[in-house]
Amino acid sequence: MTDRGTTRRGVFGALAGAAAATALPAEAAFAGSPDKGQDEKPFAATTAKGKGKRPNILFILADDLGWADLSSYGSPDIATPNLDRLAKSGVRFTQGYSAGAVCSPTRVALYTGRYPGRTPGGLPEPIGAVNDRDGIPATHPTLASLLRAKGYATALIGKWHGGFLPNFSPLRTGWDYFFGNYSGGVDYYSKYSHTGKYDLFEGETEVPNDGRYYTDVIADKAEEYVRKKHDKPWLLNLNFTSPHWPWEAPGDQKISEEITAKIKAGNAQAIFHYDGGSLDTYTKMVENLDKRIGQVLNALRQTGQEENTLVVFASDNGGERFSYNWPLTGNKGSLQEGGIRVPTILRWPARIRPGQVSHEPVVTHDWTATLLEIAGAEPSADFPLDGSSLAGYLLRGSDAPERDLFWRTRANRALRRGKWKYLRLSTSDALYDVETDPREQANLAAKHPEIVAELRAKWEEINASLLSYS
Ligand SMILES: [Ca+2]
Repeated sequence: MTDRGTTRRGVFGALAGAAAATALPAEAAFAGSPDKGQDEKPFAATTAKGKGKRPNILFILADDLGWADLSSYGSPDIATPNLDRLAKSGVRFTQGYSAGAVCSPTRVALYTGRYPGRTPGGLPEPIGAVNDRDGIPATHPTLASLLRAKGYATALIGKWHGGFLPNFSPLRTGWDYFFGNYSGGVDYYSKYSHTGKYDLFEGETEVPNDGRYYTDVIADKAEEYVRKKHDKPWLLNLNFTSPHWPWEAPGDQKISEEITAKIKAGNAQAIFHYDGGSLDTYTKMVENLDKRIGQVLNALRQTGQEENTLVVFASDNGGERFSYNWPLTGNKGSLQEGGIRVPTILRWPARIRPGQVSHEPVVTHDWTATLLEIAGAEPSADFPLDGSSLAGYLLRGSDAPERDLFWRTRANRALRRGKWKYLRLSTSDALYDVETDPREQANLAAKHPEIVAELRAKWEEINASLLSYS
């Protein structure tokens, strides 16, 4: 691994440069996503734009949205014009990753800026039990608490999944305002969750169900928040549950009634919906998500806040059973690329030019570090971040930070360094060049045992610093 400095940008970076030189779309050089005729330029910071007021921050998280579920990431069937437009007006990342392979570990990483395994609440896959261990403790500094200390208003609308009442809640973790669900998934109409209970709250108080489709309810709340009068910069974390199960598109009240009746009769597992769903339903769910995100983005524009609002869009893990993940293998729950590589879009018109693409690897907790730096907030010395700030890369023309990306689940281990990915799915070690082989089919472990040994040792070193699964 002596060539790390030259390989980390890798084939895509080099090809993207070549494409730019010959005036071809940079996208044509990216083997991991089809050429959709997007006229994207390789990312370059706009250093001349200078420093202005601190931005508002809108962090939108989709739930279980797969790598290629957006048109701009290669979906042949799903039309996502609003998110595609967002990407065109900012930066589309082709190697964006979630910190975890399922919901709550990624959310713990986003809020703490650290590997999920540093916190007891980051260990369950995912959080499902009501107890005093599985959640983000009030004593842990978070993205929200650190920004709030620096003068930001903070709101979380949608799915929390960072621990249940009475032990945990967003209001104890830095959020001024919360409206949404505490659990990992709710029925889109009845708002009953996999815990068997009703799960729609404002702050820590249960609120009545208005009977509307949940994605629409969340989007309306977010629009309301964007449109209200703000006397300070704000952080809005907008966590949709779409397109997570149950497989209900707008208008599927009858399916909701069937599932909810089973939950109320004691079969909470009915919400996993193993006997339902279809590609058509899934398409409608994602297209509605896109439309509702468009509604919130429109509110930003109409209120004159678009220019200086930094928007990040990502997913909390890779695609589920109806997702389109080509060319990746694996899906939610796995540390194969399909379980952790997710659409990732950044837009900040005041500081970042439109129409760009970045092939730099970036993971959930990097955004925590990045947003803290941009907002002028310092992480706590007692809770050092594992994420690396991209602010220098995005705003000042620096190289992206040099570091290894680390993942751990109970069943899998993975570490990415430059083009190399060390992966253990069960007992045997594999090595892939994920720049030329994002599908992870050519196992190069026997060809490069010394690289495997080096990456395995690094993985074990980081693992030893984390809490162990018990
Ligand atoms: Ca999820």
